Amino acid sequence: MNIVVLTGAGISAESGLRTFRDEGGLWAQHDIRDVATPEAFARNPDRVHGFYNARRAHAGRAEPNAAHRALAHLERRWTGAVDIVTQNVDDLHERGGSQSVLHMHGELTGALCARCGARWQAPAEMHPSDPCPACGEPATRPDIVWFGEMPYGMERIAALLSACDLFVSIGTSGHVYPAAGFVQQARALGAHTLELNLEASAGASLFHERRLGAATELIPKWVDELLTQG
Ligand code: BV8
Repeated sequence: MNIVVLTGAGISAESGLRTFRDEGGLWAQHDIRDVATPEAFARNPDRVHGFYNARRAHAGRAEPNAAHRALAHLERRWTGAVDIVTQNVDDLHERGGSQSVLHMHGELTGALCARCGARWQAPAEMHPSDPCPACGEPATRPDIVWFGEMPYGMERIAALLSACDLFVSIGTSGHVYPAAGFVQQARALGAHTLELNLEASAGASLFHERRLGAATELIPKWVDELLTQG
């Protein structure tokens, strides 16, 4: 049985990383239009780099939690495939031991040249004046998918959804597309669908099954159950 796990900011909340739409979340402090769109970057690259420099620093200091580790344990012990598609830009899944992780909204550890498309490991702090290591232009940006931009790995995600028997959504509010539409795709393709979340998401009614609770309690319990059921 193949499992696809979609994760959102909620799985990293107990590692101390802020979510977006919860109380005191990132979008309570920053307007999306000022920090998470290509227009925002064109208008004020300094502010956008500042926003991602701060998040890169927080993510670098955060530790994976029991939920990240439980998913890595499942991947090692499960007979079928376990593929994580994450909306998160932190690297806590990888540091928690997961191998198959697809960052559909990019990664804080990645840098991209807006002019020539070169990619490299992001330094701790990025600034608009940094020259691209490939073309030399001062056009470096975080390798992050902003609103209005094409998410990464859409073909691979479509293949994963059509091959999966179980689609599990963890820690996402189900507001952002195309990620929020994956449950419908998976369901239409015959998968069983399960939502594990602190509270019911916007798409909760689309899932066959829902469990509510904090990720660090819910996920290890669910993984143990799955592995003992076999
Ligand atoms: C696209 C950047 C075309 C990275 C992000 C008009 C113009 C253009 C586009 C659109 C438009 N109208 C609609 C769209 C589409 C748009 C969209 O969906 N907008 C929404 C707001 C209506 N989407 C896009 O623009 C996407 N691109 O559409 O291109 C296209 C389409 C299809 C195919 C090809 C091309 C690009 C979307 C990516 C944007 N980038 N961020 C960054 O800065 O991090 S989105 C941002 O929101 C993050 O990436 C985040 O991943 C994402 C979703 O948020 P969540 O992860 O769900 O976090 P949230 O705070 O919302 O929820 C947390 C959840 O956790 C809650 O449910 C909470 O209960 C739970 N929780 C909290 N604590 C815990 C917990 N659960 C368990 N345990 C806990 N302890």
